[in-house]
Parts: sequence; structure tokens; C-alpha cells
Amino acid sequence: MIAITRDISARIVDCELTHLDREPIDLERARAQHREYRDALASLGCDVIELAADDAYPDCVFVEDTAIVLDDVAVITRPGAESRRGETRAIADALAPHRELAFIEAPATIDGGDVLRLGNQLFVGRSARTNDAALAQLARYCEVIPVAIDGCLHLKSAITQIAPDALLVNRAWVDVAPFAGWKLIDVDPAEPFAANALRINDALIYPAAFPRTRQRLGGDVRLVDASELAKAEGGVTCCSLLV
Ligand code: CIR
Repeated sequence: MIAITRDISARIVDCELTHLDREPIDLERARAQHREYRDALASLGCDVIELAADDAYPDCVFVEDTAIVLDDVAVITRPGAESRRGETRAIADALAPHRELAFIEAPATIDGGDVLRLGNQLFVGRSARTNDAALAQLARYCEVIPVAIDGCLHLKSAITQIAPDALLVNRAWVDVAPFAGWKLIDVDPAEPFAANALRINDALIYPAAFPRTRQRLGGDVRLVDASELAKAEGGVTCCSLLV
């Protein structure tokens, strides 16, 4: 598996923020943590591609939002935040050798963080970043199931897959009705941001910041310190695109 990642912009402190107050971000520390994250990807067998940052785009490290990689096609998104639209170009170039490309067109907007792929279905959060026009365009490539979310940035802030049959969820932020048939593991109530886990093969990359919820996870869990990018509203799924 290939994991596309991108360096952290020197301007990360100017990132988009929706639910958090702006706090100083220690760039050195953020970069060291990102290194640790890339090492975790490599230790799970990923071939890690490291794209250079573009300082015109403070949020460019969050590559997940720029594409939806399917079996036959990579759909390049049109990010919901205007400041992020130009991030897609470098990602399209990186994906071109691996997939045919398709493009979400205006007026549609969508962030990859709103797209949870489960088998052949795409569950898509209807967020401030993702609109119905994007759901309609995405449905050309895959079955799309809309999901209502509230109180968080993206669908995958609220729910991610942690096992073949199980999802980790913060029910305060997502309507779980579309996930009937799945085993739902709730985050610890003291850790609302804990639902974002990155599943690679049968292992999880998971933030060290959520020890209570971590106890509810079984199997091979690789803890990473992702605290600096968490101040930019990024989690562990956001920093890679798996191909
Ligand atoms: C943003 O607001 O767009 C960035 N500061 C954070 C994006 C995080 N991406 C993700 O959860 N997929």
C-alpha cells in the first residue's frame, strides 16, 4: 500500500479553524510528530511518499481532504474551504501514476475527511465543507450514503472503522442510523475527539491523547503523539491518502 503524505507548511499556524480557538503551534514539534506518524505508516508496510509543503497553503499537510481514492479512479475533491482549493494540484500529480483521475466540479465542494469508505459504499457526511452537489457527483463512481453530522468538522471526526465489523463513534456528533449492522464502540465521554483512528491492514494508528478510549480498542494499536496538529483540527486519518 502507498501512503501519500505532505510536509507541514511553515504557515500551519494560519490554518483554517472551525471549532477550536487559535493556539500557538510549535512547528518543530509538529514536524517531529509528523515524522513519527510517517514512521508508523512505514512500520505497517506502507510505501510512504513525502510530498513537499507549499507555504501558500497552511493546511496542506491534511492530504486526506484533497482526494477520494477508489479502486479504479481517484476523485480529486474541491475542498470546502476556499483557502485549501489549490492544495489539490500536487495531489493530482502524485495520484496520476496510480489511478485514472476524476474531478469534483463547482459548485460542488467536498473534503475527503467527510468520506468513510466501508466496502463498496461511501458514507458521506453533510458538513459545512461538503454539499449535496458533491454527493451527486460522487455517486457517478460509487454508491453514496449521506450521513447527518453536527458539532464536528468532518464525518471522520465522529466515526471511523477500527475492525472488519466495528466502528469507533462519538454519537453526539453523528447520526448512526445509516450504520445499522455495524458493531459500534463509543468513545469515552471525556474524550470527544477520540473517534478518529487510522486503520491499516489489521492495525490502528491512534493518538496517545485518548487513553480512556484506547482501552476500548483491541488488537495491534500503534500510539502516536499528534497533539500539535490536533490544534489545527487534524487527526490521524487526515495526514495520509492510502492508495
Ligand atoms: C481544516 O480546517 O481544513 C484544517 N485545519 C483541518 C483539516 C483536517 N482534516 C481532516 O480531518 N480530514
